[in-house]
Amino acid sequence: MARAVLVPLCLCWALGPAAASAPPNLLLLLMDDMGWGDLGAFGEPSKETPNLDQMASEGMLFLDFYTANPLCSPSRAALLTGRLPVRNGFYTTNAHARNAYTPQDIVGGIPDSELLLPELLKKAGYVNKIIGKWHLGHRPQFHPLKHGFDEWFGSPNCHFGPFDNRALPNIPVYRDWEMIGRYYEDFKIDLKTGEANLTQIYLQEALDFISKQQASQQPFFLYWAIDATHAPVYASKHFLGTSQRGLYGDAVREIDDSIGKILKHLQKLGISENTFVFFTSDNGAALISAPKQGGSNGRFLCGKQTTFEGGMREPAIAWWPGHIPPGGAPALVPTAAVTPGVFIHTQAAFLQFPPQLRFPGEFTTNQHFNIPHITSAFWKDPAGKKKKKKNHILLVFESSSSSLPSPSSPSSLVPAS
Ligand SMILES: [Ca+2]
Repeated sequence: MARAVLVPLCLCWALGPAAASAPPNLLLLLMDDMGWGDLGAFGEPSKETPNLDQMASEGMLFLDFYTANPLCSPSRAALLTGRLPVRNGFYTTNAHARNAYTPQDIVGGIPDSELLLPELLKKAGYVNKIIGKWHLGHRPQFHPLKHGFDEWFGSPNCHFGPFDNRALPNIPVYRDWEMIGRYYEDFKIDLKTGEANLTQIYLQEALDFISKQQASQQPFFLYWAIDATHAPVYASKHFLGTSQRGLYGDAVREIDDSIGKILKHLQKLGISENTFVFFTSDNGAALISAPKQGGSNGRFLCGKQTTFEGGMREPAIAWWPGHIPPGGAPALVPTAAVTPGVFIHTQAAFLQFPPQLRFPGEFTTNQHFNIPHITSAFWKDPAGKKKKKKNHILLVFESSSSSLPSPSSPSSLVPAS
């Protein structure tokens, strides 16, 4: 099988006459550790995401959207290659998350043999930028500009650490090829208050890039991979203390506000009808960081680091005015199946799950299926009690009598603005 398969699947409805004459810009908004239940459109009760909820009401809400892996690096590798983590080199083992993430003492990264989405788009004339977290290797050969991106502002690793550690330097921040500083030194994150203005910096980078590309009339792919909702969670001063959900909610509110500004910017520049925007998260909310530093997976079991629904099922929204009709909701789709050029970049193996492994009934029953689960990671049982590391396989059916949104009426979840 070809290692990167371009399959025009369920997003092809979006290809309209405009797309045939001019390649659409692609904007991929990838959140870090944001859970299925963190948006008002997905039922979060405090409803502090008016911009994302509006985006959902104007576009398409994906209720059954799955990541390829419940951990940052393999999820991102799958998203950009369209290949399963076991094939693209980012996988977990029960001994340790070998190759599955890239702290400074791990030397692996994305192989040259992998074909990434920006490489495909570059051949089609796109200018590609990554803003934020790369997490596919920090050594020079793994640099994003060696794998299809033309510009980069962000970091090869997560901001969580090390910080002020005598053994390892703080995580670097890059502009293109040049290291321009380090987290906690040049790019401040106050671990006591949670204050950091990084989301504002990432927002401005996005606005500037979009303006530049609009002026040059070149199609673009912008991968906005911000990490404010990954512990240690942060928000800028203006947003601190504004959420009913604490610091994590402050971070979500700032992200929501930023995405609202990005979408308005597209509209102001007159390119919203030629820009396909997709919002999702790399993995479920990190229960290990909850309650202060972790989000919500809604009603789903467990979270990040597990292949239960809480770890794998992601919030997802597609937005493209004039092309995507408001209020649609497709069936099960994996994150590795999103874009390019509104083709779906996917691996057939994932889509060929036998029918019994698919979510039964898609919200039409009161049973919620959890994928067979092999783990050694920390997890919580349904009562919230922490469980220790053990290798085991679980097949869990979780019953509930509470109601979930119907995919046929997702707009009912969106609060009236
Ligand atoms: Ca993550």
